[in-house]
Amino acid sequence: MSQRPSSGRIIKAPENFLSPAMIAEVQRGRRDFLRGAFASAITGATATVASRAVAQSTSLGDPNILELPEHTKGLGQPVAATPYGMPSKYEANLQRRESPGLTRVSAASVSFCPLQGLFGIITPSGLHFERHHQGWWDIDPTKHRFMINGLVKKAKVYTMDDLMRLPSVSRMHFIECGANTGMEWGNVAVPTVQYTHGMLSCCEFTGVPLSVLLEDCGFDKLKGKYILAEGADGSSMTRSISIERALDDCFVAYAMNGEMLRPENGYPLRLVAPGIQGVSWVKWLRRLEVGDKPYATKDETLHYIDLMPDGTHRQYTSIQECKSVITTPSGGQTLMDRGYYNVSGLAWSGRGRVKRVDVSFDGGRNWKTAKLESPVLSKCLTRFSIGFNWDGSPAILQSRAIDETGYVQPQMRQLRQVRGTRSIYHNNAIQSWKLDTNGEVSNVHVG
Ligand SMILES: Nc1nc2c(c(=O)[nH]1)N[C@H]1C(S)=C(S)[C@@H](COP(=O)(O)O)O[C@H]1N2
Ligand SMILES: [Mo]
Repeated sequence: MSQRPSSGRIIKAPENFLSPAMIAEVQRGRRDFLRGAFASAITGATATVASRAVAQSTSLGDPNILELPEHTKGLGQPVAATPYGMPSKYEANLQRRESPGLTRVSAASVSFCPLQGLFGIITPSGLHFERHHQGWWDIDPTKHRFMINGLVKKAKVYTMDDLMRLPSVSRMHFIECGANTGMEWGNVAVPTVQYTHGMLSCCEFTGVPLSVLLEDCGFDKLKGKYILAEGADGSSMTRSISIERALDDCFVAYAMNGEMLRPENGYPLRLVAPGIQGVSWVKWLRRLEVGDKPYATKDETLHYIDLMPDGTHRQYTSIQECKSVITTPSGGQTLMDRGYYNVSGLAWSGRGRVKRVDVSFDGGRNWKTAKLESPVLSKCLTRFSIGFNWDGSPAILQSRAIDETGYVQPQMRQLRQVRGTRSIYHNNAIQSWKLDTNGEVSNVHVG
């Protein structure tokens, strides 16, 4: 196992210390062994917590103050060493990771974003979560073509150069897979926020509004009710979006965080569908068809549907409802001593802006209003924070977000009353982290 960096008073989450061999080992286990797999992963990783003597010296006799280190005297690295900058080697454990509890099916895979290690609201491009139904490709942009057909006056094919001449917008939005937090529907308490909420990211995207493109092709304003978006990978990813939403704020993006998209995230072109579940953000986008009804494709009829308690299916659920989670401290982390902590987390709503976030330290009996950090943008992550003086007693930390429509994030119990327990998708329940007297933070279901 790699060295545990001793920085700050919160010991980092254990997944940052799992060796690839350990991850491979738990991945070999069956899904039924989920709890066991996670338990052993955690036990292994927290074994060193006992040696809390890592507490840093902050006295005036600290050799880190008294002895001049090499970097104050020698010559540093030349610019030529980093034509494309990379994170510090001391941050190498902050990675997107596959869940030890999910079985990987060939190239159809998920990597989770390490929310516990991020600040502010923007996800660094290299840590954006990934969900590929049939693996990812690095597509030659000079050969990529994008077509619009169906109920249009003139079907058109665009090259990337054609698209990049058109008027563009740059907007910050979150993307959340509909299956995010899906494991929690059952009685499985996934150990860390990377795996409970890590199919979530937020970036600035740049591209051409669908309103511009659909106008360019002369779409049928009377009969055109839906568009079908299609990807260029082998997964035949096709999703229907209503024309109102398409014209409202959807766009085809070629850039993310100021540079061209990363291959894993759909280079050279993807759909950005703000507020709508991740599956509709079709990557390697090659076609939009204008039609008069939703298309009922395989990813709208077999997948991305939820079994309700009465045996019917919830279908075409597109909006990601208001949700929040505390990321610091969160499951798997350990508070090293009593005293002040800045508790912080993320809130978002597919229906607009986050209006308020309340935080509870006693499992939902009492709530305090957290501070929202600017900017607070529509269909974008919002960072919240609140001070907490830990006196050493056990606590249950929760956050509850409210969006500008007045919608209040539900307790797990309230959500289960309506949706039952057989769903996979669209779990936006309040997350509870239990803080033990020994400082350890873990995922608990408190109803
Ligand atoms: N063409 C194509 N588009 C796709 C997918 C895919 O497998 N192929 N996966 C979808 C799913 S399920 C999600 S959650 C998002 C994930 O986007 P990301 O990998 O950039 O995070 O892309 C969506 N778009
Ligand atoms: Mo997804």
